[in-house]
Amino acid sequence: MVDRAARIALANKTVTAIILPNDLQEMPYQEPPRKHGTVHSGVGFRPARVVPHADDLKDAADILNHGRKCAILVGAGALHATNEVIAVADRLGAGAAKALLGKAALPDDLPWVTGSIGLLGTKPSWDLMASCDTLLTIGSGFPYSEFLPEEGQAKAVQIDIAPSMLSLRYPADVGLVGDAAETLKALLPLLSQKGDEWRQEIADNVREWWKTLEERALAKADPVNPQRVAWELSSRLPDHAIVTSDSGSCANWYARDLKMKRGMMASLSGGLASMGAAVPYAIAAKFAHPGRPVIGLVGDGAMQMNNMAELITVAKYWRQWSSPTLIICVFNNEDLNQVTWEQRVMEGDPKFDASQDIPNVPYHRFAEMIGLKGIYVDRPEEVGQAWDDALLCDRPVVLEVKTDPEVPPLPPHITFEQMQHISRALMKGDPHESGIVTGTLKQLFAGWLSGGDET
Ligand SMILES: Cc1cc2nc3c(=O)[nH]c(=O)nc-3n(C[C@H](O)[C@H](O)[C@H](O)COP(=O)(O)OP(=O)(O)OC[C@H]3O[C@@H](n4cnc5c(N)ncnc54)[C@H](O)[C@@H]3O)c2cc1C
Ligand SMILES: Cc1ncc(C[n+]2csc(CCOP(=O)(O)OP(=O)(O)O)c2C)c(N)n1
Ligand SMILES: [Mg+2]
Repeated sequence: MVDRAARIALANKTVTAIILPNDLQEMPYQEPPRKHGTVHSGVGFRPARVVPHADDLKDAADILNHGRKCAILVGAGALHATNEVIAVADRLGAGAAKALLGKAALPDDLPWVTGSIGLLGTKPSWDLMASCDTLLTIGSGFPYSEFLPEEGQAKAVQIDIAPSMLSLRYPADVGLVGDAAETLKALLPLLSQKGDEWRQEIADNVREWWKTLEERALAKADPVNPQRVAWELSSRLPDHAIVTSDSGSCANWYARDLKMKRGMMASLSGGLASMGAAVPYAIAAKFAHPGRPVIGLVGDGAMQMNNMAELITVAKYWRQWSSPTLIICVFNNEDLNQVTWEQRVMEGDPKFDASQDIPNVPYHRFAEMIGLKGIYVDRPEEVGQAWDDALLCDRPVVLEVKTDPEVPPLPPHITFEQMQHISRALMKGDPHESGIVTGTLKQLFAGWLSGGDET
């Protein structure tokens, strides 16, 4: 049973549960007899090399060679295939967007990488998908189809190790069952070199977008703009850092503002989007890679839910890790902010304090109480220095930042309906209206109000 569980876990990259009856654990071991129905085990696991058939690769190459504006969507299935994705993208003159669990699949310093996609995504990713004529999806189950090209707009090739994932989110003209790295290697010689006109357009968009993000991050807020917390971290991220995020509004800043470098790792609770993952994930990262710096981004609601208790686990084990660098950054906004904004934007409901407000807890002092370092910041100009101090600290750190809940964690483009909902929420008398109206909402809507992005 143990052998099968380990084999299934390795082969399917999945959690496997083994349930052992109590009395079985106390029985003496016996070799299984040589008879019908007995369970045996053996040593070793050699994964298969999974590559599509030559004819299918050729059909895929025909589509990719025929397109003029190729968009790539990479996901977690391509995390081990960075070099292969870059080689194919260069050959096709393509731009590439990243599904959130594939954030570390491509570094963000490549000019044709448009960053995240979706509600937490970037405008260049939106533009890439809206104007491409060919879509190559590599190892992604990205669920928000409305951010992909319209059906019929793009010819599509999809590579996935799981046949069940093919054509799930967008109809693929050719679906290839295969490992991302192996399949791209086999595909590359069949692809013809494209010019870089389309790529220039993408790169211009990307360059503009990073400027926009900087402006948004440095915009005034009361007291600290949460986007600035991620922005200041981004330029300071050590090589090989591992970043985790919780499921609150910090997931937006994690998705958009953090620039991945080659060799970094990053994750959050993807499919379930459950709160409470950031500190447990960070601890897991430290056990798997004790020498690497690990940084977790967490909302105060998620801290109160379970992540504070998980700090006790950190206090118990951190001395065993060869590098002590583990930073848990808490966005203290006294609000379940992501949902407050979802209710404003999706439902047109003003903030309902009774369900959304949460107590102000001194997270940094809790850290000190259990032997970790606590740093508290409530002035924007101190955020950068606080990251520097935390990164140099000789023990795990809780970096608590007092952030403004009125900075909207909203999509890079806004629909007419969403705009109407927000107006309705404000008209119904949002208790925090003045903060919102004078805040960065104006900045976010600037493009829309001037006739920009309506989708
Ligand atoms: C608050 C919150 C908001 C979110 N908003 C967004 C958002 O705006 N945008 C976004 O992108 N995500 C968002 N997510 C996450 C989202 O729900 C999905 O989990 C995520 O998009 C999936 O990313 P993925 O496609 O990389 O990973 P997965 O869905 O896990 O897909 C990986 C794919 O790779 C395949 N694969 C595995 N190994 C290989 C291999 N060796 N070769 C080839 N294929 C392989 C798998 O079969 C699978 O199909 C959000 C999550 C949270 C918590
Ligand atoms: C277990 C769980 N409960 C509820 C939700 C819905 N939810 C998503 S984000 C969020 C608010 C998170 O608040 P906080 O951690 O303070 O982060 P903020 O959005 O304020 O930055 C809630 C309630 C969820 N994703 N998971
Ligand atoms: Mg909060």
